[in-house]
Amino acid sequence: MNTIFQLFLIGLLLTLSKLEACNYSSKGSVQFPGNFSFGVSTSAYQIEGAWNEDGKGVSIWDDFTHKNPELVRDGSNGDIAINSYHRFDDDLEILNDLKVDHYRFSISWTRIFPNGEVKYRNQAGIDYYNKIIDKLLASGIKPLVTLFHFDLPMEIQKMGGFISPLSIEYFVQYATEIFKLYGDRVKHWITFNEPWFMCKLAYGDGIYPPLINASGIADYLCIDSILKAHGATYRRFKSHFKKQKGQIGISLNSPYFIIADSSDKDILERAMQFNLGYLAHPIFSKAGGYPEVMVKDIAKNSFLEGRIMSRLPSLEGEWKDIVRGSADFLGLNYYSSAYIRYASQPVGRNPSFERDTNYETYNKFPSQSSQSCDPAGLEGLLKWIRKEYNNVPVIITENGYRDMGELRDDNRTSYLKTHLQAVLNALNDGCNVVGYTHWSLVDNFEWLFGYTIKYGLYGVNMTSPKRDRVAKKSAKFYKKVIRSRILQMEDV
Ligand code: IFM
Repeated sequence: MNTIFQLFLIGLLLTLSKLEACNYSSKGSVQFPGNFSFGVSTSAYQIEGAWNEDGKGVSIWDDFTHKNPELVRDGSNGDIAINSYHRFDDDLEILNDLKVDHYRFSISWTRIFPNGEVKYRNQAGIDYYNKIIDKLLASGIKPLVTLFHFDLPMEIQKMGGFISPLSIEYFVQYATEIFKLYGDRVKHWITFNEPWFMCKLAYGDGIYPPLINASGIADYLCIDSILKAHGATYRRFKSHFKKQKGQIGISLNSPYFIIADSSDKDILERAMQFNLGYLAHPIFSKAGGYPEVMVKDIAKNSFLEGRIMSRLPSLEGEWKDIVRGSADFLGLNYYSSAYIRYASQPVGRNPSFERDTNYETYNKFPSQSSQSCDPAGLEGLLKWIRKEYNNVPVIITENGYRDMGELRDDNRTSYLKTHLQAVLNALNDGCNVVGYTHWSLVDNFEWLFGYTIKYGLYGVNMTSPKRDRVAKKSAKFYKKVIRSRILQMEDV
């Protein structure tokens, strides 16, 4: 199915969508621990705008949206977005209104290093993030800073992007300079946002820049570079910036899985290893390296295709040790669950990630909803992480609900409530969840969907130059929870 048609179908489903009944019951205490951190999340390209102002360089998303507006549903881009570059004080106002404990935002690499290399720095970009960090701290809000959220410098892309090993050293140098600039005040860092999702769409399915359509090959190379860049950055931070006493994690996205046929029990483990485990096993497991099932099956498939080596790069020896244990916390991005079953016939193209998984995903209620509300999936995922990775501290770095932008957003409010309930249930069951970050603070540029779908707790008037922010019902609900630290059923 071609990409435009896929997007059209997704769009159609979204338009017709109604949230499935989203009920979830409490198991134990309704009170969050005193030190639990509540926050909200955004990313640079999605909110900042000012794409070419004050010396900023060009990122792959600037380039892609300008050259291929037809690939974005409404032909839009992040040139102005919600203008956070000029209107950060408005963002601060709503952050203060919510009284969040932390704010997760990302740094635009090209705002500080216009061509990606650290040799040339752009002072205006440096000042912009200094201002954000200082104002957040003055308001008692902790910055949780993502170093990379999809917007690779175009000049680094020209060198091959993430399928080139050069990207590893460029990223480590970039991160090092950022630690020097802001590490005296920022104590929580995320190296990469959703590497698996990004590599799959950008290098596997070819629908995100740089539009490389080589699933089962280029997406695997991309992940390999990112894991190494992450591991090397962590080691650099711990050896050179120890005095800053900061913590570093990575934000990994994963659905949880609902199994169609109870005779397919082992499929859950397989799907978890091919999704969350793909990056989490190398970093958080005792053994390190890629999950065994991936190593074995991708090698087998590669040999059957007549190749002399596996399409999955080897993560052994020194690199395995650099990557293993390279995080102080796991950032988890969870949106919904997927239904899976073993495939009766080979799945997907040959080769492809789908073919390697050997299971198929499907939507049980295709006519009802394209984003299911499955808080049980979040609870299941948190418990799986506890068992699999020795109860590593988890910060939920994204969780959110998309709609068409209603201010009376009952579905989002109910989604938020039931997912907070899932977090509480997991906490009551001994899971080490230390924070929750809602995606998103505010409606913004949603990649291939442009501004046609919304995730914000606050809406934005896109026709006013000021881009006024307006609280939705969900923002008022979240504010209450943050203030009381108690989840009340009747508040929804
Ligand atoms: O908007 C995105 C974000 O950039 C990455 N995680 C998923 C969000 C919603 O699609």
